[in-house]
Amino acid sequence: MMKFAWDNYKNFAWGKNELRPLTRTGHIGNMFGGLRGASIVDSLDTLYIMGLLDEYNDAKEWVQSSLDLNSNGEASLFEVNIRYVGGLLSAYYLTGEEIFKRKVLDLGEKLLPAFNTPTGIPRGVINLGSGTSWSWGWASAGSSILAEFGTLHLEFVHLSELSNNPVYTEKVMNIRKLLNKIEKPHGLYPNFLSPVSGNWVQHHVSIGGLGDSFYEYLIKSYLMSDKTDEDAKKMYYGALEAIEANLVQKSPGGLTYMAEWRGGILDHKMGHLACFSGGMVGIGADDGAPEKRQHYLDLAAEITHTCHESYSRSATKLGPEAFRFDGGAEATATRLSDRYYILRPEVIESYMYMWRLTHDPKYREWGWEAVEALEQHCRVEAGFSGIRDVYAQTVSHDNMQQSFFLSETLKYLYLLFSDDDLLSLEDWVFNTEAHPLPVIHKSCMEEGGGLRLDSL
Ligand code: DMJ
Repeated sequence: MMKFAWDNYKNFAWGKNELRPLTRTGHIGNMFGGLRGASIVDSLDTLYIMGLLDEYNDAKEWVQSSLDLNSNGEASLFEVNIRYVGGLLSAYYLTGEEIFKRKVLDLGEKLLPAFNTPTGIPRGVINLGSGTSWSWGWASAGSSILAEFGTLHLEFVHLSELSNNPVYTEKVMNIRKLLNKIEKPHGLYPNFLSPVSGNWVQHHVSIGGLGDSFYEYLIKSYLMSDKTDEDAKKMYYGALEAIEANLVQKSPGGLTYMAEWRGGILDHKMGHLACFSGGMVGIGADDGAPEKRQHYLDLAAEITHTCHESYSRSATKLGPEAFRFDGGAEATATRLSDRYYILRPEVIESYMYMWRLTHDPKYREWGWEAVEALEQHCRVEAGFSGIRDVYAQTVSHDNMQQSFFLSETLKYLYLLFSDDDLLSLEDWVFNTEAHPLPVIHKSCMEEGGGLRLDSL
């Protein structure tokens, strides 16, 4: 599947950000400013771990000769960080090739001006050429988004490790401190915050879009620090307690889900994006209160089960963008606009973590169902495509092979069917785009605090 997706990208969209598999053209989009080759940078580590070395070499050569960082245009700080910074970092850590280190350090520097705000909370959009930054037009009252400014920590800590420049860690620690200090409604973290005043702008809380990877990065910061980052740990378990008290629900049919919260009122909906949380709760089960270990493993399994139900209740056996638990619905999309599937990874991601944690064969069975569904409904002649309605027997394709399909969906599937020691969870954490970053083991630290690479 990876070779097919890659070969078609290479044939029809080489150097563009993504492949449009029906029209056999390239897509540039508006998330990465002037940066190009998102599918290449997102695929480096997947190709490498799968042993597709000719393809990896082509990708590396493109990075060397054509990845131009001197570009203007409106880029999402979050997307550039998780895909480009994350992709280059993991390619460097896996292969030791200096070119990736050089590129990622250049790119990291270009992101720093986004933090020049009164609070140090970065704005969402940055011009990589001029360094000017601003907020998304659609975000209320010039606010920054929790899932965006809260999903920089892992990459920025590694930028400091590689550059020996503490500035990156200082920037993300400042975000952490502000979030730790600020008053939180019922202990919850709302999705929108003003980078000027440092106050919440709206009391909307979600484990799906706009909130999701902030929570993921708290527990992963703790794990990546070899369990030394106690603040991250405290904030993660505090947030999880608030989520359990306010958002976790059981449907009449017995399905556990994480609802959304709008200023105290529950919206009984779960997004596909929120399905990463099965895996997240699972990987954090060992480090909370010992008496809660089994409880967290059960919660992780229940959420993953619910997300699997959202797949198995559709005609295509792929899950919708959002599913509901009201008006008689149980893990199904009720609105036409929620019925699409764009090759997202989160459900398969949770299968992979739950397999590693429990070795219950059902997770591999569920992963295989997803492989068959992807093959049947998303494979087209020149690549893989998202679909518009998972409930329709005859699918309509959206003509887009997202770069996260290569970096995440296919990587997590590959890992689900590999031995546990391929990117062991003891030694690696995956950024939110599935790019593996090494745990900074206490025993690997040099005197000055840098990571000793030969210890990986
Ligand atoms: C990816 O870019 C990342 O997983 C991000 O955290 C959420 N959205 C997509 C995949 O769905």
